[in-house]
Amino acid sequence: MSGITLYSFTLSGNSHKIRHFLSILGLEYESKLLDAHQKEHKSAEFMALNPLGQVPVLIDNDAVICDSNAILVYLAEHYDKTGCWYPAGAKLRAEVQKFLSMSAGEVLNGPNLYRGIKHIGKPGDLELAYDRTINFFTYLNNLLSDRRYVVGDAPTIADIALYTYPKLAAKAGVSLSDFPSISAWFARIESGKHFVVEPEK
Ligand SMILES: N[C@@H](CCC(=O)N[C@@H](CS)C(=O)NCC(=O)O)C(=O)O
Repeated sequence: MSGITLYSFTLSGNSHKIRHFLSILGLEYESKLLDAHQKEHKSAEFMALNPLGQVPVLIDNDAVICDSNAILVYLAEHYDKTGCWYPAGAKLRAEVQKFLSMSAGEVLNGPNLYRGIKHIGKPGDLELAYDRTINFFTYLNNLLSDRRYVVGDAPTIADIALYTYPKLAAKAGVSLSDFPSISAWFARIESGKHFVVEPEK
């Protein structure tokens, strides 16, 4: 065993990002699935790991890493021997960071919220979430019209961070018919040898 443990929910998109990247890196880990309905993420034991009471949390021996983007950076820095997933250099790192920030900004408030309202019982304004999703999809589709992945011609952790919620929003009913470059990018990511399928809804 690697000494890695991942705390997650089955339906958590942020947790899916980590399962996907662990698979790409070929890392074995112990999976601790928490029951959101039983509020296991608010137990004293779990809150001691993440005082925000949120998944995903990754334990790697004595390191406790909270937040999906932080975990992606940690795993890439620590385990990606190719250096491709979090490419070095100020310009490239800034570019990757821009998309990680988007995953916690535009994607959280658009596709993530849209899917959450439709399928997870999150409170919120579905129409507003839909409009924000379309704005983000328009941006992403334009971006991907001249490149294979968000930072260029090779995948990075930015693709892992951005894939899950747009995919879940599409599954929840946002049509991709006006966004062919996003569909092609989804297909590229899904054809990866170590792809892990996103939550069922
Ligand atoms: N910024 C965090 C957000 C984590 C997050 O919102 N996790 C959700 C599941 S996807 C959660 O644990 N929600 C329960 C809660 O906030 O009480 C990340 O990217 O990991």
